[in-house]
Amino acid sequence: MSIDTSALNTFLQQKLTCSSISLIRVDIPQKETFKSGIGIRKSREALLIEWITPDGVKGYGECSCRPDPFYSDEFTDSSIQLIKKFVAPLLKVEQTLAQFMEGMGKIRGWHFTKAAVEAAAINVIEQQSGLSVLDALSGIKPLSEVPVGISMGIFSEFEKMRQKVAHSIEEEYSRLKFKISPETDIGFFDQINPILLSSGRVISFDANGSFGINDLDKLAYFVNTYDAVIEQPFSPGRYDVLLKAKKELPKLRICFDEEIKTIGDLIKLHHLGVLDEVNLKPGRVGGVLNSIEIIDYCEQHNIPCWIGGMFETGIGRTLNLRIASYLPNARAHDLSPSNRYFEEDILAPDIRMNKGLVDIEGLSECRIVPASIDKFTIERHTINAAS
Ligand code: OSB
Ligand code: MG
Repeated sequence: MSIDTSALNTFLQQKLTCSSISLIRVDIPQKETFKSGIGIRKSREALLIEWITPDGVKGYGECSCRPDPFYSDEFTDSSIQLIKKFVAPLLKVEQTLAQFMEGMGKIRGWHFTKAAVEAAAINVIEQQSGLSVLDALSGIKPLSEVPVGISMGIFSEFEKMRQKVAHSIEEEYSRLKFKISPETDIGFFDQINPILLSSGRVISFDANGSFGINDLDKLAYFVNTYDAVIEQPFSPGRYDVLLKAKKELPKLRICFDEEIKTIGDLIKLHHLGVLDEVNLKPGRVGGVLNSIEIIDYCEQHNIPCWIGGMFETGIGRTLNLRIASYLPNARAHDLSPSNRYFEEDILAPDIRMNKGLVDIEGLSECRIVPASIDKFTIERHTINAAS
């Protein structure tokens, strides 16, 4: 057991004050269009939560669900509605974090939304108390540098793929992850194969649930050609397909993403004998506190676990990187430096990578740039706390 319950309780009992929260919807142009089994994305829409205390401390959180319901059932418009209607009444001028979390716990689901509000509240408390919520994992010695990988979209031209792969190897990313779907041109992979196999990098594939029971032959190509884990090959909940695929493709190793929203989902898949790895997205499981439980479960059961991304802005990525530092055995996380995603992030200096590693201590120098947030803001709502 790596959870330090006394440190966790101390954190939960901290005083949480609030004057107002602002919901800031931003739309930040991406450097490049990204195509996956889910859809095509040209810009990163995100909902930022700015929590302001009566003494003027500002805490930030990021809701990283998509603007459409194609990755999870939450989408940005719906998150705003949820907060206005059901989180707003929970905001008090003064309460403990535990009291606030108890109120949020009554809202079922809505993990990305609740995680964003939780992150803002935690950020306020960390600034006021000097404590870190991750002290709850004091049984684990955190890394000072975290290995990161790159997640590459589906390519429609081989030359673009060749250049991107060469560039990613040159930039020394620790892992190269490729989005795939049953429509993926396997010829591209046949051609790139010698480069990938000699790159010395971890190779993985992410299907975002796009393969079905009739696509196992296609999946077999990726399983048998590369010693690679396949992320979320099938649509969540298809236990029948999972069991059949595991039987027919003995070398298939599965990493779950979309399918794990709660520790219960993780336990079910683990007990079913179909789970090999976990891509933990803190937003997807409802926030840092739930992530701590999942990290602890994975550690106790020797399940490889690493942190995934949703193309977060610097606000969400900083928190994810800090959590990643508590997974010392992970080979790489989907948390690339700022310049992988955006011409301009909303933090300065940018989150940087050196030889495939991001320096965690350096993150404390990254400050939010209000002018950048303003520049990308498309909608803003302010909700006052009840006294
Ligand atoms: O499935 O991991 C995924 C981005 C948006 C939605 C789903 C996924 C992703 C990524 C991006 O793969 C990884 C990153 O943020 O670098
Ligand atoms: Mg994924």
